Amino acid sequence: MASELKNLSVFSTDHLPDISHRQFAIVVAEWNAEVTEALFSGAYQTLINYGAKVENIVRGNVPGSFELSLGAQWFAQRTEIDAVIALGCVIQGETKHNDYINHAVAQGLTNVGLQTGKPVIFGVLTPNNQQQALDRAGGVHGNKGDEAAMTAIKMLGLQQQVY
Ligand code: DLZ
Repeated sequence: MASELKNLSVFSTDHLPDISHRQFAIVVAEWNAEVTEALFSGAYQTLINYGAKVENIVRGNVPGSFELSLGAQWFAQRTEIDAVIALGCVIQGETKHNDYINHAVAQGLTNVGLQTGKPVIFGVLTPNNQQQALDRAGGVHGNKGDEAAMTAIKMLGLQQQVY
């Protein structure tokens, strides 16, 4: 078995690609702006740290997370855009409103990725309260914006190997 595995072709995300000529769109929901601005900073800085050029990153704001899917689609349909990172924060409320938004945006972003064949990253926090959100937007649990950007980079690396 071990010798068979040696010959297995593995497309992995270990090798990060050169992203200096890759173009990214970051779509940011305006609801819970304190949180989504922190997610944006994390995502933007991570792209820059890994080699993206400032002029190759565009930002689009949408009113709320529900609008992320359509915003992501508009950017993903632009031929020059290689990957889209969608950032939002849907805080649990007294009604099930958040559930509807979360499911819709998760499904919507999935559809955009499948329809366009481009990485479309789900960077939406779904916390129970504001503190949990802040903990994940540059707080004690890191910054999910950074992770979303890393996921975009890794998917571009994988895409490069597959095609
Ligand atoms: C309406 C609403 C509510 C209650 N909560 C949030 C939220 O926590 N986070 C968020 O990003 N958006 C919220 N929205 C707005 C919806 O996403 C959407 O903008 C509106 O329902 C209009 O389509």
